[in-house]
Amino acid sequence: MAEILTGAQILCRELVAAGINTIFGYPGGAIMPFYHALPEFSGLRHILVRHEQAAAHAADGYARATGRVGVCVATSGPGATNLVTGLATAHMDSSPVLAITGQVSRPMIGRDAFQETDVIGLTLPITKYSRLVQDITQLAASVREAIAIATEGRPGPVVLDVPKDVQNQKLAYEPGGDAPRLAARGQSGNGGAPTSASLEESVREAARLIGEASRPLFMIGHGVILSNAYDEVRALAEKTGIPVITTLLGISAFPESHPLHLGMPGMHGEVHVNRAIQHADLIVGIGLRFDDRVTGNTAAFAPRAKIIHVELDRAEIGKNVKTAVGIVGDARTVAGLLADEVAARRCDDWLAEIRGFVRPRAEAFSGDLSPEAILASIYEATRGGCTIVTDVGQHQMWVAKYYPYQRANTHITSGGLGTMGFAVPAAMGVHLARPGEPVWAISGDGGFQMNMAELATMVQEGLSVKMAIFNNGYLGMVRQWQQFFHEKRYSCTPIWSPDYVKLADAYGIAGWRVERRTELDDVVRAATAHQGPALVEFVIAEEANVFPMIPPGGSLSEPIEAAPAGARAV
Ligand SMILES: Cc1ncc(C[n+]2csc(CCOP(=O)(O)OP(=O)(O)O)c2C)c(N)n1
Ligand SMILES: [Mg+2]
Repeated sequence: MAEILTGAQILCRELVAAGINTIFGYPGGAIMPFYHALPEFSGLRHILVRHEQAAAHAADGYARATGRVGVCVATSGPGATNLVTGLATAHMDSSPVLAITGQVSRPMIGRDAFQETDVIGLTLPITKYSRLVQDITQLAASVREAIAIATEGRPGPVVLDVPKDVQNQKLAYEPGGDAPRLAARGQSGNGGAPTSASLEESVREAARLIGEASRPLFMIGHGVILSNAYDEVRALAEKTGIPVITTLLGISAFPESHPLHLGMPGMHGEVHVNRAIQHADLIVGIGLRFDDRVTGNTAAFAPRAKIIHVELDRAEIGKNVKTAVGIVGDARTVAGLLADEVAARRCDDWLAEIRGFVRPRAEAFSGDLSPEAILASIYEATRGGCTIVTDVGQHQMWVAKYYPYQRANTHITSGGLGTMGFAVPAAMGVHLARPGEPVWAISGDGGFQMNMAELATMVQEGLSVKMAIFNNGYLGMVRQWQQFFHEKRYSCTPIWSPDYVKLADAYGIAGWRVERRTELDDVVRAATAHQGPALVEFVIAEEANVFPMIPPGGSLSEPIEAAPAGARAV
C-alpha cells in the first residue's frame, strides 16, 4: 500500500532497502530535510565527521573493505565541494561510493543562491554518474540506479544531488519498485586493441601464449581484489609456475610469502621485479591499468614482452601499453577460464634467473627505529590479522614494500590520486566494516595533520582505530625528490608537528611516542590491545629515503639505488 512520504524519507527508505546501515556525513541548510528524517531510521547509523572530505574517504574505506557501496552525505555549496577530493580518490581507485548532496531549492537553481554550487558540473569528470534529481517521482528509482551504477561492472563513485524542496515534497511511495533499467552508458572504445574476438577465442590465444613463453609474468592489480579472484589467480599461478607481481593496489591479492610472489613493480618497485619485467617475454596483466607509476616510460617498458591484458573496463585495454591480446572480462571469471585452458608447466629456470636479479637492500637507516622494524612489530602484535590503511608518501611505500600481507584485501591505500589525508578517515570506514579486527591507519606527519580533526569523530562515535604517525619532520617524499632532483633545496618541506601525545590526551585518547627500538614492541602491543582509538608517534630518521627509485619519466631499467653524490644518504 502506498504511503505518503517526503523526499527525504524516501531517500532513507531506499538506503535501508539497499542494505545500507552506515552513512558518513555533515549537515547543513540544503540537506536539513534529510537530517530531519534520519532519526526515524534506526537502521541507518550516521557518523558525524569533522570535515566532509573525511566522510567521502570513510565511505570509500568502508566500500573497499566490504565490496559494498559506501555512503556519504553533505549539504550544498561548501559541503559538496569538500567531498570532491574524496570522490576523485574513489574514482581513480574504482571504489563504489554514493554521495548524496543537498542542493538549493529548484526555483533558486542558477541564481547564485546562498550555498549554491553546480555539483553535477564539479563531479561529472570524477564520478561514474552524477544526477540532479528534480522530480520526486524519480527519486526512489534514482537511488536504486545510482547504487547499481556504483557497484556493477568496474565500480566507482556516484552523486545524487537533491534540491531541498524535492526533499520536502510529498509523494505516495510504493516500496520495492522495479529495479530501474539502466540508461545505456557508452563504453569509450577499446583503444584499438584486439578485443573483438570472442571470450573463448581470446582465452585460448592467451593460453597458447602462456604455454609458449619462456619468461612469463603475471602482474595483478586491484581488479583481482574487487572481483574476489584470489583463488582463481592463485590456481592459475600454481598450475603454470609463473611468478606474480602485485601492483600497489594489488597488494594483498596474493600472499606475500608464496614462493611465486615477487613484489611490487614500478617507481619504487624492487630492482628484481623491474628487471624481471624488462626481461620478460610475456606479461599477463589482470585487473590493472598499467599506470605510469607502474610502467615508467612506456616506450621503454617491457621491451621484449607481449602483453595479455585482462580487464573489466574495455577502455583500459590498449590505453597505456600495446596489447597483444585484450580480454574484456571480470578477473575472477577470466582467471578461472585461463586456469582451465592452460597446460600445466613450470618456470624454474626463469625463477632462478629472477632470483639472480635480487639486490641486497639499498636502504640503510640511521637510528635503530627503522620503518621495517615498526611494520614488523605491528604485524607481530596483530599476528597479521589486521587491515592496514596507508596515507601517501614515503611511509606508504615502506608499508607497500615491507609489510608481509598474507590475507586478502587487508591493504587499503589511495593509489591513483595519491591523496594525503586519506588514511585516518578511510580507516574509520574500515573499522566500521570490520569491527571485530584491528585496523591501523599509517600516516606521515604531513598527511596526518591534514585530517587529524577526525580524532574527535572517533571519540564521539567510539571508533577504535589505531593510528601510526611516521614522523620524519618532513613532507618526506617531496623532500626526497628535492634531494635527488632539485640539488637538495628543501623548499617548504620541513614540517612542524604538535606534541602528538598531548594531542591524543586533549582528545582523551591513548597516545604514545616511540623513539627507540627497545620501546617499540611493548607500545605497539599496548596500542593494539587498547579498547578505543589509540595513537602512536614513531620518530624516524629525518632524511630516510625510499630505494630503489625510478626517476620520473625514466625506464624501469635505470633505478636509482643511492642518494646522489653531495647529498647525505642516511
Ligand atoms: C593532498 C595532497 N597534497 C600534496 C601531495 C603531494 N605529496 C605527495 S607525498 C607528500 C609528502 C607527504 O609527507 P608526509 O605525510 O609527512 O609523509 P612522508 O613522505 O614523510 O612519509 C606530498 C606533499 C599529495 N599527494 N596530496
Ligand atoms: Mg613526513
